Amino acid sequence: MGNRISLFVLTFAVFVFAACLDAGGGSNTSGGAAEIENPPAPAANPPSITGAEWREKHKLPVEKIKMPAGFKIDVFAYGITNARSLCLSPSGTLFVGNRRNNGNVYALKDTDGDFRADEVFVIAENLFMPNGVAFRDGDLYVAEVNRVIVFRDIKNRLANPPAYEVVTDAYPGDTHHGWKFIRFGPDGKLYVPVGAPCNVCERPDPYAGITRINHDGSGFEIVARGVRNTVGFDWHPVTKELWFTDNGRDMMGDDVPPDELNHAPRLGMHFGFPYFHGKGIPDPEFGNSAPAGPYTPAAMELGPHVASLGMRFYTGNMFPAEYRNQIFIAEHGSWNRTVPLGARVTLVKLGDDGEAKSYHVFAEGWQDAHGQRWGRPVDVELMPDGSMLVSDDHAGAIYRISYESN
Ligand SMILES: [Ca+2]
Ligand SMILES: [Ca+2]
Repeated sequence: MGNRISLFVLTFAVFVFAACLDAGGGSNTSGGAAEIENPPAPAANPPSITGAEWREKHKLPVEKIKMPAGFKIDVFAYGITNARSLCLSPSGTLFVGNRRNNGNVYALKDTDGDFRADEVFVIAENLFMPNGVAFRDGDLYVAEVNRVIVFRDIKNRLANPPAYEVVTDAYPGDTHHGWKFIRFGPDGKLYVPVGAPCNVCERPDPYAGITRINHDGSGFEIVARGVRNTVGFDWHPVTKELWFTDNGRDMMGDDVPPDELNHAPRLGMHFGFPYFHGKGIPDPEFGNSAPAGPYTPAAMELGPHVASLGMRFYTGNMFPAEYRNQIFIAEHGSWNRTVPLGARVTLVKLGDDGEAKSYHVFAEGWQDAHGQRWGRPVDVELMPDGSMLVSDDHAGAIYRISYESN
């Protein structure tokens, strides 16, 4: 008991210290809400940073989240500063990327199976916006802005992580849209996007595209072009074809252009940026000078400025059958809009023909009607039991959404 209390006191001290360091850095969003303090840095690993006292003190208002009947949301982890991309290893370790400069990469474990993380490890510090995490054969791959690095045998070395090896440092170093989401595809290759280093501009390869490399850094290829900034993608569980979100440009007004869900069944397709947006809205600056196409329109136009980030096909067995093989999207929420839109999880449903047919709000309530936010979803990831994790870089939390039929 004494040990538990001293851990709580220590963790609170870390929180106060981190809150000073983070002043102004944690909630620089339009409508940044003050309901939730900046999350603390995690305690030194391993010991637990959760515990009943901690949860009570830092209770997040998840009861505000509205979802269809039968769905429930709980806090899986809290105090994970700037929690961004998620990657769950086969043995159940959740790796979490971080977009902030000097950010950490975390590993979380739920050792007692109560769906709350009880161990937090800091795998690395002082990396260059290490937003992307991917797991392969016991190794953790991390995407910084200009390179991909790997922590070998991380599976067995969470408490004593090895020095990283550089897989490739051949990517551009621009920080504007430079943070990366990465994943291994069904072909075993590592998919690495390169955002446009601007709001809207024309740049040569590999900017504004998606690339892929072999796990050893060789075999660089362009997968897609005309992609402004994708921060989330997945492969259809049946067709194995690539689908990805893309963030629309700013400064064209509150309601234009839409964010996009795109479908890339082949290599080398061009998705329009910077010439066309959505399903064919010409760009006021670049639309008239577009080279000969073809350009692939968005498979689904999402809300304007919603900042669609992570996406996953739902392949679990927990949610009702209507969700199977449909697409969940984490919408981070806008800054370039009079009343911010987003800060929610949406659902795109595909028809029997494989085309995107509908777009619905699935979970909302991180933001009120005035655009005040206490949280911002970033990525989604499925757990083996079919529940879904959602990361939140604003509240520094990871939620778990589950379903129970009555
Ligand atoms: Ca636990
Ligand atoms: Ca497009």
